[in-house]
Amino acid sequence: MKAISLTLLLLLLIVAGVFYLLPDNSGISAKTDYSNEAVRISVTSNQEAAVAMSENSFTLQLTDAAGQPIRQANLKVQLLMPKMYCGIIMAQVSEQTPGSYLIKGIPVMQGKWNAEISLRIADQLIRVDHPFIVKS
Ligand SMILES: [Cu+2]
Repeated sequence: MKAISLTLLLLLLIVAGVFYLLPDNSGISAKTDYSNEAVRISVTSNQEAAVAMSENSFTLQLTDAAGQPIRQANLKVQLLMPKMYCGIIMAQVSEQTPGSYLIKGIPVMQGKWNAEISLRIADQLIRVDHPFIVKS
């Protein structure tokens, strides 16, 4: 009897472990929006799922509260995996058209990533996280 309950307990642990390890895609959408009284930021993944060890890109639209594009913004973007220590990857940011910025970077492994956007404007530092999934 004791052996059976021990086996059951082990089975339960294994099942729970499998569910724990399944990728959690909650909170992942192709687009992240942020706004405050001064700016509106919208970030879009340019691919449905990013691919590890290859260049992936995002488009960031930046306007003021009136909807006018903000040019030559002081934007920094880094790619990283929350709760992991596999590195912080600096992304390249370039303005394509007024207020529209292309972000390019190379995530190094599969899983759940964040594009961490820092915008310095006037005396504010605005931080926005755009979550995305990387496939192998
Ligand atoms: Cu990692």
